[in-house]
Amino acid sequence: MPLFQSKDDLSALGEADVVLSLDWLDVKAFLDAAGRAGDDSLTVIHASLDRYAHTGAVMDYLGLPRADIMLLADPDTTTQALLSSLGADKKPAAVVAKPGVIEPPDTPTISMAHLADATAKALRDHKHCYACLPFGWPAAASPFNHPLDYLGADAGGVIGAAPPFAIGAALAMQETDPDRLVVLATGDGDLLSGMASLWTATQRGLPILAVINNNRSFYNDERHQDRMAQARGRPRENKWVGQRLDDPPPDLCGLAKAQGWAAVGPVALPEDLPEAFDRAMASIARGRPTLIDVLVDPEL
Ligand SMILES: Cc1ncc(C[n+]2csc(CCOP(=O)(O)OP(=O)(O)O)c2C)c(N)n1
Ligand SMILES: [Mg+2]
Repeated sequence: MPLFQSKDDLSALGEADVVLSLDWLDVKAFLDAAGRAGDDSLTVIHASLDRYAHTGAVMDYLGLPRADIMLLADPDTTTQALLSSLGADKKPAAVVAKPGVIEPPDTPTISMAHLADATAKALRDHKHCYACLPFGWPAAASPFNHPLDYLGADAGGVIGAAPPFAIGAALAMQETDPDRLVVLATGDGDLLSGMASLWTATQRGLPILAVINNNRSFYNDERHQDRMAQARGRPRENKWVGQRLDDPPPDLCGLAKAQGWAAVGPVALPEDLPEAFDRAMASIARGRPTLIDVLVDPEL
C-alpha cells in the first residue's frame, strides 16, 4: 500500500483527468490503489529527479511509475515554472489541510487511531515536524501544510533508519527552524534497530519527541510471514517466529533512559494517553529528548 493516503485522496484520484505528481514517493502504488494505473483516460505528469536513484542493484524506487509526461525537475522548480506561466493574477489560493476527525474505536486496548489522535492533540499548539511516521498511521490525523511538517519516508524502508533520520533532522532544524519540535514517530522494531543513535540527541541537547507504536513485534513481517505460510502451505501459527519482540518484552523506556533520554510508559490503556502525553510534553519543555512508549494492539 502507498503511504498515508486517505479515502478522500483516493476518491479525488479516482475522478481526476490529470495527475501532477510532485516527486511523490510511490506513484505506481498510489495509482494502483485508485485502480487508475492502466487507465488511458488519465494523464500522469511526473516531476521528479528519482531516475537518478534508479539502478539495477536495488529497488529503492519501489514500483516504476507510469508517466505520460516526464519532467526531469524537482517539485520547487516545477511549481515555480507553473506559477509564472499561469501569471500572477491566476495563482490559485493555497489549499490549507484541516485537522481530520479521528474517531478512535471504543476498545479496551490502544489502536493506531488512539495513538495518532493523542499525538495530534499533544502537538496541537506546537510547531512540529514529523521526521517519519510508522506503518498504518491514519493520514487524517496529521494534516501537512508546510514542507517541514513531514519529511517523508526514506525510499528503501530500512528498519533502524528512523531514529538517526530524526536526529539528523533535529540537528538541521536547529539552523532552519529552531522552534519546530522534531517528532520521531516509529515502531518498536525500528526503534530497537536504531537505538544506539539516541545517544547523539542527548549529547547534542536535542529535545526530540519519540512516539513509539509498540506492538511488541516486527509486525509488518509477521503479516508477511502469514501470507507466505498461506501461499506455501505452511503452518500460519508460526508467523511470529523471529518477529515477535516479547517474552520478555524489551524495556524500551529503560533502553532510552540508558541513552540519556527521559521516558514515559509503557502506556497500555486508551484513557491513560492524555496524561502520559502531558508528562512527555512537560519533559520536552524542560529541554529533554523524551520517548513515550505506547502499547498498540496490532489487530485493531
Ligand atoms: C534493514 C531491514 N531489515 C528488515 C526489513 C524488513 N522489515 C520491513 S518492516 C519490518 C518490521 C518493522 O517493525 P516495527 O518498526 O516494529 O513496525 P511494525 O511493522 O511492527 O508496525 C521489517 C523487519 C527492512 N525493511 N529493513
Ligand atoms: Mg512493531
